[in-house]
Amino acid sequence: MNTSTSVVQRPEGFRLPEGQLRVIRWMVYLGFFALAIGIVNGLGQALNYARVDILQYFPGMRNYYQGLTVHGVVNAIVFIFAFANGFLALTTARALDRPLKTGLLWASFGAMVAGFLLAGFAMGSGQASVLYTFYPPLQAHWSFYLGLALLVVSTWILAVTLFLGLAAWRKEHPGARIPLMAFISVATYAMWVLASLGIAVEVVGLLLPWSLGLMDHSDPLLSRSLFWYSGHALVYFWLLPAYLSWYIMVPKHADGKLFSDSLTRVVFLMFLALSIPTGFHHQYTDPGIGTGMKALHAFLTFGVFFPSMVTAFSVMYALEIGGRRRGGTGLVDWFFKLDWKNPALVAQLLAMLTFTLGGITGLINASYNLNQVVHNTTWIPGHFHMTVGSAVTLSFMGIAYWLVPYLTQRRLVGQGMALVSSWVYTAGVLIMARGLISGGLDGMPRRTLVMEAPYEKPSWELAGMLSGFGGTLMFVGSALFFAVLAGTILMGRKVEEPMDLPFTETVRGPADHGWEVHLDRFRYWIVATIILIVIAYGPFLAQYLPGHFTSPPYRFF
Ligand code: HAS
Repeated sequence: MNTSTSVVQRPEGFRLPEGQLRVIRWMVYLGFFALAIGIVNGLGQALNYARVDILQYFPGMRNYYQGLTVHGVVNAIVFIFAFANGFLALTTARALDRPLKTGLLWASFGAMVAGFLLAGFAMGSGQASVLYTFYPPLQAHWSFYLGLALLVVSTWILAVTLFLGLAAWRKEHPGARIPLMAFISVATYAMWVLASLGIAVEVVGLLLPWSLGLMDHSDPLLSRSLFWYSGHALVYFWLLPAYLSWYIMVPKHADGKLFSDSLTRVVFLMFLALSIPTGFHHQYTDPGIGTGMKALHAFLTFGVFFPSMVTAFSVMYALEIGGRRRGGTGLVDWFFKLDWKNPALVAQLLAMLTFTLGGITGLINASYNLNQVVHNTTWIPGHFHMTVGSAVTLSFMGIAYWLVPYLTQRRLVGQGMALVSSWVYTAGVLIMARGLISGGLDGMPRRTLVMEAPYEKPSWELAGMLSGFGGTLMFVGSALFFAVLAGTILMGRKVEEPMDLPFTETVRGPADHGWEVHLDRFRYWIVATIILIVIAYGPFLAQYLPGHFTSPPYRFF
């Protein structure tokens, strides 16, 4: 019987070579640089709903849709991809107790920078105001599509790096269980590689040749379907690095322990299998997709809700262990005994609390009939600011409070400011979401410049004011976060002792026999995932292909 409860190969004394830490550091910095651009645009978007026009003062900003595109692409794609690449490279290397291939890490970083520059050029010069979903027949400059392709390639290179690292580790440890932290990291990238195939086919096969004039017409429904094949899984690619931290690091910050190694593996395998065949829940109102297929995707969406519910209970249990160890008693007292002075923990606890509301709104979106009420209204950005805008972004900020000190070997500067940042940001998200959600329920449209248009309903005035006010608080919270980050990098006191990652132990470790060992056989789970994808997308594609390429391009910018 394996008695180890560790989530890494060797709990003591490991540090990556400096060369490898350098590239990881640059990945993380690049991510936060993108976020800094994104939040400035975010302020402009939020104030739009309060009918305060600050976008006109942004250099080079031609219109609202340009700002919205920049906001979506740099926050949701560049920030998260760059951060995830750096963070999960580190967790994999640490868990496997071996460096990864440094050349590949630099190649991944290079592709990310090139993609960012190309897409940034197209957006910045006003030639790609097509939003982050870039639906045709709106057409962007070719450099936008090429840039997006390179951003995805960067994640693929990173995935190959992780897979090679795991293969080398397995050769050295035949029959051993994969350390949990590496398992989670690799499962996340395996899911994303399968998921990103849709967007890759769309961008490289359809949109890039179309923008270069090699094809005259586009097929909006086919493109949208390929986009959403990747699109819902994309949200889990954003989420799972945060979940990694909630499972592995948060229990450590809280003085707790993770409940079960095997249950955690099951959760991530469920994300692998169920994240992709759910995309039609974004297309309930699209004609041309059969009701039966939409119903199947709705059903599977409720399936992918399940691992998040398990996560809620697992993480809560780990926190409760910590709270009771710190002297908490009774039903809820332990909760207040958690270390509310640790900025890394507090940011992530607030992220979890907000995500509980984000998750509930997700269920409402997924319910076919209720979706008809909220689709394309401000309810949807209300939902996603309580998921990607908080669960993910706030968690990444919380992770940064230990990760940046780890990467720079400097102490965190401004702990109090870091705490204030998380509270202000959370208050901002909740107020903004309150506005967007109530406005959405009353039919307030999303993605609309409302600056000079009179609001149709009085309730939209209040919703708009709340969105503007909440968005401003989010901006202030983020600005404080960046002040802490800059202070730490530039002025943090150097530490003598090399630091390690904060990772938990599990109450129940991995078994070395029985059904649980099959959890590590990624090949089986990938085959099962592909079968599920074929069932979920095969009938639609069989009936629809080779497509209907009839729409001429439009450029309104
Ligand atoms: Fe979503 C639309 C359904 C999760 C992001 N979603 C979007 C869009 C985005 C997005 C960006 O079915 C807009 C796309 C666009 O531009 O058009 N979503 C869901 C469902 C879930 C869900 C069922 N979404 C996410 C996550 C996102 C995200 C995660 C980003 C990271 N979503 C939809 C649907 C639409 C949609 C439809 C299309 C709507 C339309 O018509 O356009 C679920 O995965 C949610 C599961 C979550 C939970 C919460 C569990 C809570 C946890 C916290 C633990 C709490 C603890 C508390 C431990 C079940 C894990 C303890 C704390 C203490 C301090 C004690």
